[in-house]
Amino acid sequence: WLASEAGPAIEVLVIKNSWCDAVIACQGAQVLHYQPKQKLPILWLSDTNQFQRGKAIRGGIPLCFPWFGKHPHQPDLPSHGFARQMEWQLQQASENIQGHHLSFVLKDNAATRLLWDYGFEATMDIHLGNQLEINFQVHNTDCQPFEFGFAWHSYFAIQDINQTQVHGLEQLAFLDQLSPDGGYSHVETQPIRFSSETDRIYQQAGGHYEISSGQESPIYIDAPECSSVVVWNPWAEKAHRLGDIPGDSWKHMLCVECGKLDKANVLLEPGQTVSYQLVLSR
Ligand code: TA6
Repeated sequence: WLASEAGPAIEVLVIKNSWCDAVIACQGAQVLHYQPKQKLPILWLSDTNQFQRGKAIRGGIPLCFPWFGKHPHQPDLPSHGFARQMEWQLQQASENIQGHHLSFVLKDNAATRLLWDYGFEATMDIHLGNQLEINFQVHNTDCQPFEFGFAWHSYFAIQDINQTQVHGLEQLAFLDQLSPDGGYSHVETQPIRFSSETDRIYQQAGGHYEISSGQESPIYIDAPECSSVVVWNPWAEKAHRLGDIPGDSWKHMLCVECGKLDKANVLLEPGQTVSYQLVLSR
């Protein structure tokens, strides 16, 4: 249990096996920490999180669902949807020679219906072995179709943002969220480097990316079904404005967020199911 002075604590699972160490919060089925044996941690987690139930935890892999960013029609609704603030039920936990498997589920309930009035069942299957593999599945249990967007808002642990590059998004048009009027008009021919606040959305992304930072071993990201990618670093000013990014910790984190969002939103017919995979390794 992660204690919180501000109210009921958040329940977490601490996993140690021959492949890795990991911490997963039942809230949001959110991986907070993942470190392969004899390697550096892959994820960054703020050390000023209050772990207050119902409050988004900054770091690890928050799930943005069933929308990304501000709600398209109701801006007063929570940014990035509600899945990361909700308590997911641990349905299955097992271990074998390849590591631990955890399966969480979130079904529509009175609280979700107030925010998004559809019947759904979301599952998050997490495999903790020599790599981190997450399978996210959405099933439409309603009698009407619905559209959703999602992204794994992954916070990666890096040595230094000033010595970091992201490979795999070259030649793709992107939307600069800092000047959105430009639309998808920018194209990067080189690996992405960082020298100021960066907040970009790519579509038709290829699904395979690499983060290199200083002398550290690279981080590999595979998400073949996710056609959208967001690349975000707040830099100093926004980091201090946002909270939970203390001191110069913004230099040691980078978000590369794989999902389906904006133009690539998903339309799910009644009874239909769709699933996405994210694999992280170092
Ligand atoms: O993914 C980038 C972004 O949309 C940024 O614009 C910033 O708002 C960030 O997400 C953090 O969002 P959060 O709600 O987790 O503070």
